[in-house]
Amino acid sequence: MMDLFQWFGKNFKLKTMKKLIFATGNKGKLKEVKKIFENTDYKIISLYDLGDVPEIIEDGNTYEANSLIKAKAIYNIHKLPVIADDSGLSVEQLNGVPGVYSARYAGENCTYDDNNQKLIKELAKFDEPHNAKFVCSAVFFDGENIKKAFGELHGEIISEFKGTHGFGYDPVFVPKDSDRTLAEFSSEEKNKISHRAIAFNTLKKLLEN
Ligand code: ITT
Repeated sequence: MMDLFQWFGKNFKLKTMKKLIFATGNKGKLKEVKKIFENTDYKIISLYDLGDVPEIIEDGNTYEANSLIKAKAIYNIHKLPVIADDSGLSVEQLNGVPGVYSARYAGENCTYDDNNQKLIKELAKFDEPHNAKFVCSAVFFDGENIKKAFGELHGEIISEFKGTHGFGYDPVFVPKDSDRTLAEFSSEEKNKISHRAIAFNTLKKLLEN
Protein backbone atom coordinates (compact mmCIF):
# COMPACT_ATOMS: atom_id res chain seq x y z
CA MET A 1 0.00 0.00 0.00
CA MET A 2 1.22 3.49 -0.85
CA ASP A 3 2.30 5.29 2.30
CA LEU A 4 1.46 8.92 2.99
CA PHE A 5 4.92 10.22 1.93
CA GLN A 6 4.78 8.44 -1.42
CA TRP A 7 1.26 9.71 -1.99
CA PHE A 8 2.35 13.28 -1.20
CA GLY A 9 5.44 13.07 -3.44
CA LYS A 10 3.36 11.76 -6.29
CA ASN A 11 0.62 14.34 -6.02
CA PHE A 12 2.43 17.48 -5.00
CA LYS A 13 5.74 18.84 -6.21
CA LEU A 14 7.39 19.59 -2.91
CA LYS A 15 9.59 22.53 -3.78
CA THR A 16 11.56 24.61 -1.33
CA MET A 17 11.79 28.01 -2.91
CA LYS A 18 15.23 29.60 -2.48
CA LYS A 19 15.07 33.32 -1.86
CA LEU A 20 17.13 35.67 -4.02
CA ILE A 21 17.05 39.40 -3.41
CA PHE A 22 17.33 41.41 -6.63
CA ALA A 23 19.37 44.50 -5.72
CA THR A 24 17.74 47.05 -7.98
CA GLY A 25 15.57 50.11 -7.69
CA ASN A 26 14.75 49.89 -11.40
CA LYS A 27 11.22 48.51 -11.83
CA GLY A 28 11.80 47.79 -15.55
CA LYS A 29 14.71 45.49 -14.73
CA LEU A 30 12.74 43.91 -11.88
CA LYS A 31 9.85 42.94 -14.17
CA GLU A 32 12.22 41.37 -16.72
CA VAL A 33 14.27 39.41 -14.21
CA LYS A 34 11.23 38.15 -12.26
CA LYS A 35 9.95 36.66 -15.51
CA ILE A 36 13.30 34.92 -16.15
CA PHE A 37 13.18 33.22 -12.73
CA GLU A 38 9.52 32.20 -13.07
CA ASN A 39 9.01 28.43 -12.85
CA THR A 40 12.35 27.86 -11.12
CA ASP A 41 13.19 27.01 -7.52
CA TYR A 42 14.13 30.67 -6.96
CA LYS A 43 11.83 33.31 -5.55
CA ILE A 44 12.89 36.84 -6.45
CA ILE A 45 12.46 39.26 -3.57
CA SER A 46 12.60 42.92 -4.55
CA LEU A 47 13.92 45.80 -2.48
CA TYR A 48 10.36 47.16 -2.67
CA ASP A 49 9.11 43.93 -1.01
CA LEU A 50 11.67 44.57 1.75
CA GLY A 51 10.49 48.18 2.11
CA ASP A 52 13.95 49.71 1.64
CA VAL A 53 15.56 50.81 -1.61
CA PRO A 54 18.87 52.30 -0.44
CA GLU A 55 20.89 54.68 -2.59
CA ILE A 56 24.08 52.80 -3.50
CA ILE A 57 27.12 54.71 -4.72
CA GLU A 58 28.16 52.99 -7.95
CA ASP A 59 31.74 54.23 -8.25
CA GLY A 60 33.22 51.31 -10.18
CA ASN A 61 34.75 51.80 -13.62
CA THR A 62 33.17 48.72 -15.15
CA TYR A 63 29.72 47.15 -15.33
CA GLU A 64 31.03 44.14 -13.44
CA ALA A 65 32.52 46.23 -10.64
CA ASN A 66 29.28 48.17 -10.23
CA SER A 67 27.10 45.05 -10.24
CA LEU A 68 29.25 43.58 -7.47
CA ILE A 69 29.09 46.83 -5.48
CA LYS A 70 25.27 46.64 -5.56
CA ALA A 71 25.13 42.92 -4.69
CA LYS A 72 27.55 43.29 -1.77
CA ALA A 73 25.84 46.41 -0.38
CA ILE A 74 22.46 44.65 -0.28
CA TYR A 75 23.96 41.39 1.06
CA ASN A 76 25.52 43.35 3.91
CA ILE A 77 22.11 44.70 4.90
CA HIS A 78 19.98 41.54 4.60
CA LYS A 79 22.48 38.64 4.79
CA LEU A 80 20.57 36.71 2.14
CA PRO A 81 21.72 35.62 -1.34
CA VAL A 82 21.57 38.54 -3.76
CA ILE A 83 21.57 39.03 -7.52
CA ALA A 84 22.30 42.39 -9.14
CA ASP A 85 22.92 43.86 -12.55
CA ASP A 86 24.75 46.83 -13.91
CA SER A 87 23.90 47.64 -17.47
CA GLY A 88 24.04 50.39 -20.03
CA LEU A 89 24.27 51.50 -23.60
CA SER A 90 27.54 51.84 -25.47
CA VAL A 91 27.46 53.93 -28.66
CA GLU A 92 30.28 53.39 -31.17
CA GLN A 93 30.44 56.98 -32.55
CA LEU A 94 30.55 58.30 -28.96
CA ASN A 95 33.45 55.99 -28.06
CA GLY A 96 31.32 53.85 -25.75
CA VAL A 97 29.44 56.69 -24.05
CA PRO A 98 27.09 56.75 -22.07
CA GLY A 99 28.38 53.34 -20.89
CA VAL A 100 28.44 52.88 -17.13
CA TYR A 101 26.93 56.37 -16.81
CA SER A 102 23.82 55.45 -18.86
CA ALA A 103 21.33 56.02 -16.03
CA ARG A 104 22.45 59.61 -15.42
CA TYR A 105 23.65 60.59 -18.91
CA ALA A 106 21.65 63.84 -18.97
CA GLY A 107 22.51 64.68 -15.34
CA GLU A 108 21.42 63.83 -11.78
CA ASN A 109 17.65 63.16 -11.46
CA CYS A 110 17.21 63.12 -15.23
CA THR A 111 14.39 61.16 -16.86
CA TYR A 112 14.65 58.48 -19.53
CA ASP A 113 13.26 61.08 -21.95
CA ASP A 114 16.05 63.54 -21.06
CA ASN A 115 18.66 60.83 -21.76
CA ASN A 116 17.13 59.87 -25.09
CA GLN A 117 16.85 63.49 -26.22
CA LYS A 118 20.47 64.18 -25.29
CA LEU A 119 21.60 61.04 -27.14
CA ILE A 120 19.70 61.94 -30.32
CA LYS A 121 21.13 65.48 -30.19
CA GLU A 122 24.72 64.23 -29.77
CA LEU A 123 24.32 61.74 -32.60
CA ALA A 124 22.87 64.31 -35.03
CA LYS A 125 26.51 65.34 -35.69
CA PHE A 126 27.29 61.90 -37.13
CA ASP A 127 26.16 59.95 -40.19
CA GLU A 128 23.83 56.99 -39.79
CA PRO A 129 23.90 54.19 -38.80
CA HIS A 130 24.61 54.93 -35.14
CA ASN A 131 25.81 51.49 -34.09
CA ALA A 132 25.35 50.71 -30.42
CA LYS A 133 25.08 47.85 -27.97
CA PHE A 134 23.36 47.22 -24.67
CA VAL A 135 25.55 45.50 -22.12
CA CYS A 136 24.60 43.73 -18.89
CA SER A 137 26.77 42.32 -16.12
CA ALA A 138 24.73 40.08 -13.81
CA VAL A 139 26.14 38.75 -10.54
CA PHE A 140 25.20 36.53 -7.62
CA PHE A 141 26.67 36.93 -4.13
CA ASP A 142 25.82 34.98 -0.98
CA GLY A 143 28.50 36.29 1.36
CA GLU A 144 30.97 33.68 0.13
CA ASN A 145 30.47 32.71 -3.50
CA ILE A 146 30.41 35.04 -6.47
CA LYS A 147 28.93 33.99 -9.82
CA LYS A 148 29.07 36.23 -12.87
CA ALA A 149 27.42 36.33 -16.27
CA PHE A 150 27.39 38.77 -19.13
CA GLY A 151 25.11 39.67 -22.02
CA GLU A 152 25.13 42.02 -25.02
CA LEU A 153 22.55 43.11 -27.57
CA HIS A 154 23.73 44.85 -30.75
CA GLY A 155 21.69 47.34 -32.74
CA GLU A 156 21.49 50.99 -33.66
CA ILE A 157 20.13 54.26 -32.32
CA ILE A 158 17.48 56.02 -34.38
CA SER A 159 16.64 59.70 -34.25
CA GLU A 160 13.00 59.45 -33.18
CA PHE A 161 11.19 57.80 -30.26
CA LYS A 162 9.07 54.77 -31.10
CA GLY A 163 7.05 52.46 -28.84
CA THR A 164 5.85 52.51 -25.26
CA HIS A 165 7.10 49.24 -23.73
CA GLY A 166 10.27 48.64 -21.73
CA PHE A 167 12.28 51.47 -20.22
CA GLY A 168 15.37 53.62 -20.63
CA TYR A 169 16.79 53.77 -24.16
CA ASP A 170 14.35 51.16 -25.54
CA PRO A 171 12.34 53.71 -27.64
CA VAL A 172 15.44 54.73 -29.65
CA PHE A 173 17.20 51.35 -29.91
CA VAL A 174 16.56 49.08 -32.89
CA PRO A 175 18.07 45.60 -32.39
CA LYS A 176 20.11 44.17 -35.28
CA ASP A 177 17.95 42.48 -37.95
CA SER A 178 14.81 44.18 -36.68
CA ASP A 179 12.71 47.04 -38.02
CA ARG A 180 11.19 47.93 -34.63
CA THR A 181 12.60 49.57 -31.52
CA LEU A 182 12.88 47.54 -28.31
CA ALA A 183 10.01 49.65 -26.96
CA GLU A 184 7.87 48.20 -29.77
CA PHE A 185 8.76 44.65 -28.64
CA SER A 186 6.44 42.97 -26.16
CA SER A 187 8.07 42.15 -22.81
CA GLU A 188 8.16 38.46 -23.85
CA GLU A 189 9.94 39.35 -27.12
CA LYS A 190 12.48 41.58 -25.37
CA ASN A 191 13.16 38.82 -22.84
CA LYS A 192 14.08 36.43 -25.65
CA ILE A 193 16.95 38.55 -26.99
CA SER A 194 18.00 41.21 -24.50
CA HIS A 195 21.41 41.66 -22.89
CA ARG A 196 19.72 41.21 -19.50
CA ALA A 197 17.95 38.01 -20.56
CA ILE A 198 21.23 36.56 -21.89
CA ALA A 199 23.11 37.46 -18.70
CA PHE A 200 20.45 36.28 -16.23
CA ASN A 201 19.62 33.08 -18.13
CA THR A 202 23.32 32.23 -17.96
CA LEU A 203 23.45 33.14 -14.26
CA LYS A 204 20.36 31.00 -13.64
CA LYS A 205 22.12 28.00 -15.22
CA LEU A 206 25.22 28.61 -13.09
CA LEU A 207 23.03 28.64 -9.97
CA GLU A 208 21.15 25.51 -10.97
CA ASN A 209 24.40 23.54 -11.46
P1 ITT B 1 19.79 49.99 -10.34
O1 ITT B 1 21.22 50.50 -10.27
O2 ITT B 1 19.01 50.29 -9.13
O3 ITT B 1 19.74 48.55 -10.77
P2 ITT B 1 19.65 51.78 -12.63
O4 ITT B 1 18.59 52.13 -13.62
O5 ITT B 1 20.39 52.92 -11.97
O6 ITT B 1 19.03 50.82 -11.52
P3 ITT B 1 22.11 50.94 -13.89
O7 ITT B 1 22.99 51.72 -12.98
O8 ITT B 1 22.53 49.54 -14.26
O9 ITT B 1 20.65 50.78 -13.32
O10 ITT B 1 21.89 51.80 -15.22
C1 ITT B 1 21.29 51.22 -16.29
C2 ITT B 1 20.79 52.27 -17.23
O11 ITT B 1 21.11 51.84 -18.57
C3 ITT B 1 19.26 52.34 -17.16
O12 ITT B 1 18.83 53.30 -16.24
C4 ITT B 1 18.91 52.66 -18.60
O13 ITT B 1 19.04 54.03 -18.80
C5 ITT B 1 19.98 51.92 -19.39
N1 ITT B 1 19.54 50.54 -19.69
C6 ITT B 1 20.02 49.38 -19.17
N2 ITT B 1 19.35 48.33 -19.63
C7 ITT B 1 18.41 48.82 -20.45
C8 ITT B 1 17.38 48.24 -21.21
O14 ITT B 1 17.15 46.94 -21.18
N3 ITT B 1 16.61 49.04 -21.94
C9 ITT B 1 16.82 50.37 -21.98
N4 ITT B 1 17.74 51.01 -21.27
C10 ITT B 1 18.54 50.24 -20.51
